[in-house]
Amino acid sequence: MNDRTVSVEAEPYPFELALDACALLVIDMQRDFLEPGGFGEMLGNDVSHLRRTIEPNRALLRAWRARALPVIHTREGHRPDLSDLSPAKKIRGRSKTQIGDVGPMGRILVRGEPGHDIIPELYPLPGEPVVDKPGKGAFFATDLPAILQHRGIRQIVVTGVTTEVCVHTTVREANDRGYDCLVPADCVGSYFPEFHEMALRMIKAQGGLFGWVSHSEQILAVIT
Ligand code: TIU
Repeated sequence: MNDRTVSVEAEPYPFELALDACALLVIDMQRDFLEPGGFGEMLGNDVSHLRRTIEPNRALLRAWRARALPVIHTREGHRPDLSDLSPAKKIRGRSKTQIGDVGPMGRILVRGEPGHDIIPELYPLPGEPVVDKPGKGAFFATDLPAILQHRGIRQIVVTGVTTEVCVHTTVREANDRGYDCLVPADCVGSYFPEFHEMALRMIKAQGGLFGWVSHSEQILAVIT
């Protein structure tokens, strides 16, 4: 432990947060997943389960920015010509409305469309990288590894949606690449509360299988 390390209360044991080497990675807080009238709600999901994460994320972002610590955002989506959309992903779900079709907020999960963008409450500031990803994980087919490497990042606080899909995939990818991941439970959310609960338990099981789980207040307590 040095001056630039703070200890965050977490499970299964405290997370030693290195202020010089820890990024906040906000996963897919996009209008189509979170806003009433968006693609997520159109599929029959209750977006309130995701919207409860907005305020805790806002508070964490505010504190992170105030300390001038690195923030990175991701968005799930595809090129307008869908050339980076795998046939397997396109047909998955057998939904009438597919990725690339016109939805309530423009073409679904297509870059540049209103629904693909990040919600205004958590909008990236200039200088905060936005990583566009075609998959669930933030490491697959993106330049995130280069961004982390160039900034000397070794630890990632992962927030966003959804807990068991893009957040979990990213935490697993990061863990295998040697990054320590801390997930504040109130800053991640799922359309399915039971999946959310189990996904968090999986992360911290067996002595911290994929990382650590805490609460935004436990992080704010040591960085503000
Ligand atoms: N960002 C993310 O998690 N994308 C998803 O498709 N999530 C679902 O829960 N479907």
